[in-house]
Amino acid sequence: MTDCIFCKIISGEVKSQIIYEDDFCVAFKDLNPQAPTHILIVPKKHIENIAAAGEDDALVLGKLQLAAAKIAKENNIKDFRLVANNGKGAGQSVMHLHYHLMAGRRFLWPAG
Ligand code: DGP
Repeated sequence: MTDCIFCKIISGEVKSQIIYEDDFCVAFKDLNPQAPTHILIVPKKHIENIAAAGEDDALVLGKLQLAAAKIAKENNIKDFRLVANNGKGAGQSVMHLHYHLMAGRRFLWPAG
């Protein structure tokens, strides 16, 4: 998608600190970190959010979570929070599906 910031990061048009990439997704450091480790894991395919995903996206959705586990393991992170905001009312500001992988501090529950 031409005006999507995450699509531009995936294509390399916009620079970011990419820390992981495979056939399905790219992971990079969040510009506005909310924890000592704050990584965004995004599918290469432009999907607006989880609600917009279809049956044919099942593989990529699974791959995103497996990438999170892999990134955590590679960085010796045992405890982490994996969050996907779905919709503006839930805090989604970039309309390209992404998981926030956050670690390095205590997290409250219920989430704020
Ligand atoms: P959300 O609010 O759940 O849609 O999260 C979007 C996140 O994306 C937010 O934590 C800030 C981050 N972000 C927005 N623009 C950029 C960017 O250009 N580069 C990077 N690295 N992160 C960005």
